Amino acid sequence: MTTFESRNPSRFTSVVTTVELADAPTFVAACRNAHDAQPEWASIPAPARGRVIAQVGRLVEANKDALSRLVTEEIGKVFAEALGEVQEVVDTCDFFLGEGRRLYGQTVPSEMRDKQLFTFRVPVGTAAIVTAANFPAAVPSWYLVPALLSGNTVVWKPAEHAAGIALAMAELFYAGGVPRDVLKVVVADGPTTYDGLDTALTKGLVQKLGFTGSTDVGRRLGELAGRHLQSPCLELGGKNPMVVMPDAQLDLVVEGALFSGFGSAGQRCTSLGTMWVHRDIYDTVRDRFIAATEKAIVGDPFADVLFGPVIDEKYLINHEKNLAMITDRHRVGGSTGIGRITATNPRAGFIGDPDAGWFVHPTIVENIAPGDALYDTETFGPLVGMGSFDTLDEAIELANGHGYGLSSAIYSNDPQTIWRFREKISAGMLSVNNTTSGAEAHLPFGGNGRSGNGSRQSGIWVLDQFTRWQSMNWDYSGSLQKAQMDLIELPCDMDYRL
Ligand code: UN1
Repeated sequence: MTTFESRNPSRFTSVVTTVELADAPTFVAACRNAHDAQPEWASIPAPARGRVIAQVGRLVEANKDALSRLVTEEIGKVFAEALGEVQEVVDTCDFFLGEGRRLYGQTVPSEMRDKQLFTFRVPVGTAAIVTAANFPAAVPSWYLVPALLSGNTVVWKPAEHAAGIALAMAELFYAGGVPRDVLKVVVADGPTTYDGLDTALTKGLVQKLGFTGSTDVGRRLGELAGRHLQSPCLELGGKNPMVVMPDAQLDLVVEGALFSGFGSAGQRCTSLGTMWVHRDIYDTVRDRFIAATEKAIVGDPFADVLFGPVIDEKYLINHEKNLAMITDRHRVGGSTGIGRITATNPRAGFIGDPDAGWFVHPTIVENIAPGDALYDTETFGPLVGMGSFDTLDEAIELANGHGYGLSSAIYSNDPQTIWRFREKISAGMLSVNNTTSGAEAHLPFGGNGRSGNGSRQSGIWVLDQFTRWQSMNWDYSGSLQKAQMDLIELPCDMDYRL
């Protein structure tokens, strides 16, 4: 057994959670428990499961402050954003508590007399859910809540760095009435999880795989699921573009770019990747964005700062690799330095002790163009690219050209421009005069291309991930009526003309 310690990224001498990492057999055993518990859970009427979700929502709300504090301590998200994240769990429960009284199927007319057709939503079985550290409460709830509501059992493998948050979340689900075998939490490392999943899928213990994380890992898990004839729910990376047209309201643009580029230290899958600005206003936008970034306060996530530390040293190392992609053609701005903030590489206005945590300078890289590594690499840190364009078509090509397609934004007030952008942008989500991040909890969330396999989470749409349609026909005519063969045709006169 390996012990894992998640440390406070603002003060990495302080251990937040200590867990024993599970081995693959333990993962498989959890899948078996959840699998065995599923028929009983599915037999509870959906409205009663909806009551459980309601209770979980109220408990999360009552514990909002404590859970948000844990989010800030364990992964370094600014406290105001952590409160927002936990609110998103509450919102998700609020949406799905009523779904327990719907989970609608349809009655469908038959082409024959004395026969009726129906559809039913049927739970898929046991779902294995693998989530990332950056949204340790909200994103798991997008899976857990609808999966449980619709009669599935769940094995949840959270990111090791967010283990404490996951264990706390699970306790809230149990206190709300979810039986312990219906939701199992297994903290394990990536390779162990893959091995455990492989076995559990082979043994028929898992019917659905949900994964939020990198495109590379998503591809491997997608292959694994595909080998077992399953379509996973994959929510992967993004390189989210923001297109700024000449008629844009520039204050809004700068505020939006700061929030979506550097909020959560750029570690959202919806973070702003590259800002594409019309050439006529490029210099103005660039100057204002750089000035605002230079002024922004970084540091202690419990203070009033734009962003705190990155989640862990591993994210800092990744950020440094991304910085190495900057070439002579690029121009860099936004801070008093680049890379890790330390006493010797200080950031003006920093709050706290930079040497105690994994704090990083915000970096704006200008002159991004196709062909640059930074054009099509998801950076997942406080790094924002900038580039310019002359026509909307060119902007759309730049916005789509890297093959990611998660979130996107356009700033303009011209209806023709906005509708053309909506039609041509390949992303699954677009914002008009709003940033690439900050999706609401009841609209479909998900991406295309390198950002996912087209699956969608949230709202009614995620039900298609956690239920399968069963269709039924009921013939009460007492005779064998043959579809497509016993036709009912009314007389008509096809030669009739006015
Ligand atoms: C993610 O980073 O995986 O839209 C999800 C947003 C958040 C969710 C991000 N509500 O930015």
